[in-house]
Amino acid sequence: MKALLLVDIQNGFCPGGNLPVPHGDEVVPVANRLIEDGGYDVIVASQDWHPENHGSFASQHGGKKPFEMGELCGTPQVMWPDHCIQGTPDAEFHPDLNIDAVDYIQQKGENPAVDSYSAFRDNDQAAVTGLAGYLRAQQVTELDICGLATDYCVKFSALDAIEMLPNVKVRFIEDASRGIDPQGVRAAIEEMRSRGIAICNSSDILSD
Ligand code: VGL
Ligand code: ZN
Repeated sequence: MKALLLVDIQNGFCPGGNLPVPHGDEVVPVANRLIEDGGYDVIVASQDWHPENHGSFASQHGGKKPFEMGELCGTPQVMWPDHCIQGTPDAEFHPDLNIDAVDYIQQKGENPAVDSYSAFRDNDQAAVTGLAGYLRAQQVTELDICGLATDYCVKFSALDAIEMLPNVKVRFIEDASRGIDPQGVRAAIEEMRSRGIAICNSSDILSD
């Protein structure tokens, strides 16, 4: 079974959102084409879903400013602006994303004490989400991953997929993803490639 994972295609990560990824909204039409014509059996989406006191927010660390480094869970952590707070428009999926076609939504980042870039588990790897179990139950053998942001949630999701689903072929779809920092994106792609994740574009998939 072939699955597509759409990472965090939410208002908060698009222009106008609280943690905008440059050109983040440009992934939406590409994602919709993949949903429609990519030949997937299973479509899943992750949703960053923070309580308002989440520990990744600079606002929770008196004196820290967004994008400075701080600490969470005993490890260095980027201090983010408040974003994707549960129940707010910032946390909703982009309105043009074909969310009706999504079979399973994995919310993440609900524990205020730890961040969860990956859709599969928290950054400290102590708690897993239900996503790996869902994909195993669907007997997924190929998983394509795209969305926002390449250098954070997409990368960590792809690296966890390779580790937690050892018999699954994992691909990153570059043109259906955007990142926060250009240098971070280049490093993320190299890291994914070096860990056995194939790098492709939507044209490779849509032309099959
Ligand atoms: C993300 C930073 C904080 C992401 C989520 O979706 O890449 N980045 N929370
Ligand atoms: Zn977040």
